[in-house]
Amino acid sequence: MIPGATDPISRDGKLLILAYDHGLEHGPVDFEAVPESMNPEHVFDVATHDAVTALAVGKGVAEAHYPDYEDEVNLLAKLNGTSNLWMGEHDSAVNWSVEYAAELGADAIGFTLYGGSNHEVEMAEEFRDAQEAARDEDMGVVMWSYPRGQGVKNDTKPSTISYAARLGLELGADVAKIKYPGDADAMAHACKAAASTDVVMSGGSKASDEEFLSTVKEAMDAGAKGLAVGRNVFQRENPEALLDGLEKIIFEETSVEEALAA
Ligand code: FBP
Repeated sequence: MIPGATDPISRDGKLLILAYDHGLEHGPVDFEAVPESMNPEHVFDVATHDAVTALAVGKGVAEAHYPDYEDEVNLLAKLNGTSNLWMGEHDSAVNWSVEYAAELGADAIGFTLYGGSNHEVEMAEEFRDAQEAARDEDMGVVMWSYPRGQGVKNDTKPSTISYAARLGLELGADVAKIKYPGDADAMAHACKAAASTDVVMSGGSKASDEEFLSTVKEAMDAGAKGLAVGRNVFQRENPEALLDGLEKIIFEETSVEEALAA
């Protein structure tokens, strides 16, 4: 990690990335729970909450909507992504260049790496190009580090998650976004494995307020620097209430009880 690289997308060194690339990754099915979330403007509005340090979106959503929010929202350009319609070995198409993301005003880039996929080598080479271009543009680099594919039997096994975190450091990401490995000790090990690369926990499918905030608290206490979350925010009727709670836990280091009362 380059010192200061995450400054434009962090607050007091911590991150709460709101992810909204699901329309590509999963399709509109993810917006059925809260139909307003189909409209990117709704999620851009949610991203103006003080707790949100960056909004991760793909090219088309950024082109169409970021100009209206550039004063209020920090843009994380999610450079690669593939639809759920693709049935081949895990891979992710690079959909926009770092230079174009910079032109649109992005503060950082996001890039998925499927370690263990038969396409890992090509993906790592694509990541190299994006990471070096991001350095030229003074943009932070966030790796969605998701081991998947033929080489991976269990993608949330502690040793697999620690390896995912370490890949972030080895390949030059400022932040590695990893799945929660199931317990605090395993998360602490993954954070140690990432060393100077910041670790953020990936949100996952929707859970209750208490369950989700408790997992975030465990991850933070284990050494994570924050969270990258999508469905647990935009699949709520009142996303601001959950963001109030996350703000308490991530930035004010409160207990889960205090966060639930926020
Ligand atoms: P969630 O918090 O909704 O899990 O979003 C995080 C994220 O990484 C998104 O950026 C991405 O679209 C999605 O998860 C990918 O999920 P999956 O694990 O199904 O590939």
